[in-house]
Order: sequence, then C-alpha cells, then structure tokens
Amino acid sequence: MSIDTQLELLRRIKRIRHVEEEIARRYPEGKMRCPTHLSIGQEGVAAAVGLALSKDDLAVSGHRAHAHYLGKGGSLQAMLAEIYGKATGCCSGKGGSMHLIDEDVGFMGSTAIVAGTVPVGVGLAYGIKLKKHKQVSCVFHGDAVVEAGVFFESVNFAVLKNLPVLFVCENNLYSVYSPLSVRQPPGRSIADMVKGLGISSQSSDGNDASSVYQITLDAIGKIRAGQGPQFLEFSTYRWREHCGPFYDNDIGYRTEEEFNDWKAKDPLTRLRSTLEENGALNSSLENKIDKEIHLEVEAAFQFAEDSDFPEASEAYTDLYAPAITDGASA
Ligand SMILES: Cc1ncc(C[n+]2csc(CCOP(=O)(O)OP(=O)(O)O)c2C)c(N)n1
Repeated sequence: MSIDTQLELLRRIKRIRHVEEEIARRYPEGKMRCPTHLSIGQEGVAAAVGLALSKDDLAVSGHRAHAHYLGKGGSLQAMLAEIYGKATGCCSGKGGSMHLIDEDVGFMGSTAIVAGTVPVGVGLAYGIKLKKHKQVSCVFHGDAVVEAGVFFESVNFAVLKNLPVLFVCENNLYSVYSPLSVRQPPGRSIADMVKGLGISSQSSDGNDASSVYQITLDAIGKIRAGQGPQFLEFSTYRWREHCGPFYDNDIGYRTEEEFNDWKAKDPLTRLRSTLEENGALNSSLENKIDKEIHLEVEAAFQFAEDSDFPEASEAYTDLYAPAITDGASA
C-alpha cells in the first residue's frame, strides 16, 4: 500500500472524526432535532472501505450512517444540513441523521430499522447483475444485524444468485446496551456462522485501517471477477453512547477497563504512528491536513445553520404513497 494511499486514509479518518466530534460538541445547542449515532472510535472501517470502493459502486447503511456516507463521497454540507433539518439537506431536511441518501455518489440510503437496508443492498446488487454492470453493492451493518431473519434470507439469496454484494459488518460488540454474550452462544464467531450460508467470509481487526483497506480491495476484486458475494467482519468499538453525543460508561453496561483497552487501539492514532515512524508524516504536514479539515467543517456547519427549513407545503412531496387527506386515502 503506497504512502500516498495511507496518507489519504489518515485524512479521511481525521475528517470523519472531526465532523463527528463537532456534531457532539454542538448537539446540546438543540438545533439538531434528530437522534444521532456517532461512529467515533470506529471510523477506520468506513474510511478504508469508502476508499476501496469506486464512485460508481453503491452503498447502503443503517442508523450509524454518517461515516459511511462521508466515506462514500457524500457531501458534508448536505449531510450537516440534513441533520439540522434544512431544505438543503441530502433528503431535503425530511430524513435527519439516520436517513441519508445521495444517489450522485451511489449512497442509496440508510434507515433506522435494524437490517432494513440489507435486502435493499442485495436488491441493488441483483439490478447490477441483470444490467451486467461491473459495480459492487456494499451493505454496511452492525453485529446486531446478523440476528435479524431478513439478514439470512438476503445472504442466502445473494449466494444463490451469485450477486456482486459486499457485506461489511462492523462488530462493535454491542446492540445498544446488550453485549454479544447475551445474544450469541459463547465462542461463536459471526464470520464463521455466516460462512455456513455458503458465502466467502472472513473476520479481522477493524481498527487497523490499512489492513481493512487491503482486505476490502481484495474482496471487491473477487466480486468484480464474478466470484460472488463476500462477507467481511471487522472488530471495532464505539466510544460514545449508542445514541447521542455523550459518554455513557457510568451506566454500567460496559467497563471502563474495556473502554480504555479499545481507546488504546484507536484507528487514528495507530495509522498516524505508522506514518510518523515511516517518516511520511511530520507535524507541519499534519497541521496542514488538520487546518484544511477544520476550515471545511466550519464552513459546512455555517452552511447548515444559514440554510432555510423546508416549506410546510413540501411535507407531502417525495412520498411513495399518495398523501392521506381528510382521514380518507387519496
Ligand atoms: C427492527 C428494529 N429492532 C430494534 C431496533 C432498536 N435498535 C436501534 S439500534 C439497535 C442495535 C443496533 O446494533 P448494531 O446493528 O450492532 O449497530 P451499532 O448500533 O452497534 O452500530 C437496536 C436494537 C430498531 N431500530 N429496529
């Protein structure tokens, strides 16, 4: 992996981290009137997978979608405006943090329903195959998603039809406050369990962003070569509370010791140290990267703040179903 690629990876991780830390800092102002699920601590996967995917490739995600959207090349301004509920948002301010769509960059949607977008991602892959395109459909999801029935149906269908779909599981050990130990039998590996459906599957360290990039690139190569769907499980950890800007270790569902162990494996610090050791990163280059990110993020928040809310008349546009009026369906 070239130094330039590693530097680009570092820049992307830093950018996602800075955006989310700024969301966390400003959230208590009460202007972002939607729930937010931050990926701080687990950005290595989104940054590396986003870099490995091409612009033409498609992606879907779930409630923790900011990092995936930015990794796929989504507009920072449109994402922040969406979180602020503004008309300039990527869903015209009607979706909020958990509902991000930007077809221009192949980000085909995220929803709050756990596993809800898994069949959508597989359906997109079916479309790609029928049209004989060379794209890949990437499904970003958490470890809890593999406990939903629709996940098994979707993987089975993807295997049956040999679809160009990449499942990227960010295993951060928790489903809200429930650890894997209360959800899965002891010693079970998610990657091994999923392999039982006949899909090529592997697990690895999600906080080693360079290796995530390499593994993902290999998996995408296999998909493009017609070798069918691939499942990648990356172990990682969220630092903040499940939903919201704060830390929540005090409520007792996880220990401070576990949290600190994972903090010591910060994907950002690790990549930065490697680059410093190789002489590829010094403080002036890092300051330059940080400054560029800072300016971009400041401008994007300003854009979101300055944008208008959607008109009330827009409430019934962009609907799949006809609006219900006067208690009767139209
Ligand atoms: C169908 C459904 N069931 C339950 C919930 C409530 N819920 C929201 S997030 C979540 C856990 C998600 O865990 P995971 O998929 O591992 O992602 P993470 O939050 O760890 O990133 C649950 C159970 C929901 N949104 N949808």
